[in-house]
Amino acid sequence: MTLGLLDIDHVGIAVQDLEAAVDLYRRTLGVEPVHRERVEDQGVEEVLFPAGTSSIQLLGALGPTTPVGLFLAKRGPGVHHVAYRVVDVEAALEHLRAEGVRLIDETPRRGSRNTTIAFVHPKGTGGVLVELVQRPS
Ligand code: CMX
Ligand code: CO
Repeated sequence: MTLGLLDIDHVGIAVQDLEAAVDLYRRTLGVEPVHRERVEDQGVEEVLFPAGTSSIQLLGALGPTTPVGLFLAKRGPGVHHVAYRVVDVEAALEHLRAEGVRLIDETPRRGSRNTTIAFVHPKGTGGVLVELVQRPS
């Protein structure tokens, strides 16, 4: 059993003002966003900028008690999570469970762009919130 790591899928960045951040990233990266989605059950609106085989994911909170809203209140804007693209999220979770790593999601759920995702607790990964992402087949 391995993690089945393929790539860094995206880096999630928490922002206070999504429209201002989109404007900043558009001007500084010099590329246009490729995707925007409101993910109600995650409490976020995300905007994706392409970066090679990976993406930058800007995250605006849908409310103060959502995960990103709480993060912004506690730490302010900045890097929120690193997402690893894996072959199979279920198998990756099984691997981490066998390694004794603390999980947030015990079973995979649906992410944006019809991906399958699961979060690993920052306490289990040296302080980095990790998201596992499996692309739709
Ligand atoms: N990165 C690193 N550490 C983090 C963190 C983050 N993004 N968010 C919280 N923490 C730390 C806190 O600092 C805290 O540490 P201490 O106990 O040392 O103070 C600890 O984790 C618990 O944090 P908390 O504020 O007490 O608890 P929360 O209610 O904020 O829960 C977490 C934290 C990670 C369980 C929750 O944010 C979560 O379930 N996240 C996964 C879902 C998510 O973030 N979705 C949005 C992204 C959507 C997407 O990419 O599609
Ligand atoms: Co993400």
